[in-house]
Amino acid sequence: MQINKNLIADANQQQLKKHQNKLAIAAEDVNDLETVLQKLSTFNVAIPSWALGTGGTRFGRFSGGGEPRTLEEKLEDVGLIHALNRSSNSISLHIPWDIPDNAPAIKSLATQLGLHFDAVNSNTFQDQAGQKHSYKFGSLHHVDKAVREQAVAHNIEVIKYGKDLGSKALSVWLSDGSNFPGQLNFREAFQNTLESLQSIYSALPDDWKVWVEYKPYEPNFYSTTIADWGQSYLLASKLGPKASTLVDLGHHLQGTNIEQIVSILLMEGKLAGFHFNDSKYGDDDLTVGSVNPYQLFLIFNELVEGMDARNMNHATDIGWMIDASHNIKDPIEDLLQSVQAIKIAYAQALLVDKKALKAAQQNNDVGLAQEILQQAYRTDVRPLVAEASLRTGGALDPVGTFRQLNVRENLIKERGLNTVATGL
Ligand code: AOS
Ligand code: ZN
Ligand code: ZN
Ligand code: ZN
Repeated sequence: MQINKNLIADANQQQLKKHQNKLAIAAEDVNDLETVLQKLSTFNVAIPSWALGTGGTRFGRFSGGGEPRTLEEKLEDVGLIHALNRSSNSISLHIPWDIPDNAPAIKSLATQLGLHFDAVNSNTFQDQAGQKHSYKFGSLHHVDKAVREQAVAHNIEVIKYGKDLGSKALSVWLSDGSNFPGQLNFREAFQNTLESLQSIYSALPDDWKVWVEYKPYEPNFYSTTIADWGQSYLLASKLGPKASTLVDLGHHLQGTNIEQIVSILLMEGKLAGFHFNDSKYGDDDLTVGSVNPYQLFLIFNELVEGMDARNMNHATDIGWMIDASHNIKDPIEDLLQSVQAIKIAYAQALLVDKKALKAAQQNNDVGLAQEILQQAYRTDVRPLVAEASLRTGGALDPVGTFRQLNVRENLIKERGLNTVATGL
């Protein structure tokens, strides 16, 4: 299914008067309204193919209806999200959950929906049918060279799929680690990982990047071979300029100052991008902004400051992506909420009075520095986000319009109630 543009325009029309009033009030707090709106209009966040179905936990999985059954249907769903918010113009595929057997056809469907392909993700954390060696004890870090070679070959194959679709980055997340003290020689595991990544790196096309994700624990509970940003950064530095560190918000121990990590990685030109999500305890993969929106704002504050300092393009110089997979919500609604939360945090960060903040920092005026940040954070920027969406042909209220247009009901009619999307 595709959403008729007129239906979105009709829904907007019903809310227009109220929106304009709210925008006029919000605009009073914004110095350069047009610049902010322009930045918001060009900002896009990639949708992961695995978030379009209801996720499960090891205790069970409760599929929703009308989930995408094929890669084509996943593209369709991202097309629906993009039609509503005009900020989700790409999809990130996970191989082998989504094998684009017929790349030209998949590519042309994407183009038709206004989409392109973001980073491709390899998977060496599960064994696939017919696979010669098992990843039970890891992949790129494995003690056995044959296993490492198999995992390297898989990553190179993923690059090949990505090339056919026009992707420009390979995203590597390893579950490699150990469950018990003594299981692993940390140094050898790290060196094996580096060597394996070097082989993958040398297969990267010139205009490609490799993003190295880190995670402190799970599924291994004693050690993870790429456990934190320092280890990822070390690998990325040794690999070379095409390698950088991917920050998944859920992959930090409680209390970690993620905004500081982001700032330092940006300074070093080693921040690949994000997997956005939110969490209360660990890698919960909850909807972005649902638990700790202030942290998200502080991260965006560092991003805007750091990217401006390096003359980077906010929209294109960082890989913006969601990595969430919730088990009880409607996945499309969840993703719409996530993108809204990201745009809200970004808009708030754009409102921070940078000059005043700099001066407060220079004067060690701690109280004023906090006032400046919170003035931006506590501004209701939703009318700005809505206006940017309106101007690009999206819905003023993407989630509300998704419901008003009965999108899920239509998908259930089309695909059935008992559908299970491939993925987690
Ligand atoms: C896993 O915890 C990571 O966040 C990865 O990014 C992973 O590839 C993704 O969640 C899909 O499994
Ligand atoms: Zn992730
Ligand atoms: Zn994760
Ligand atoms: Zn996560």
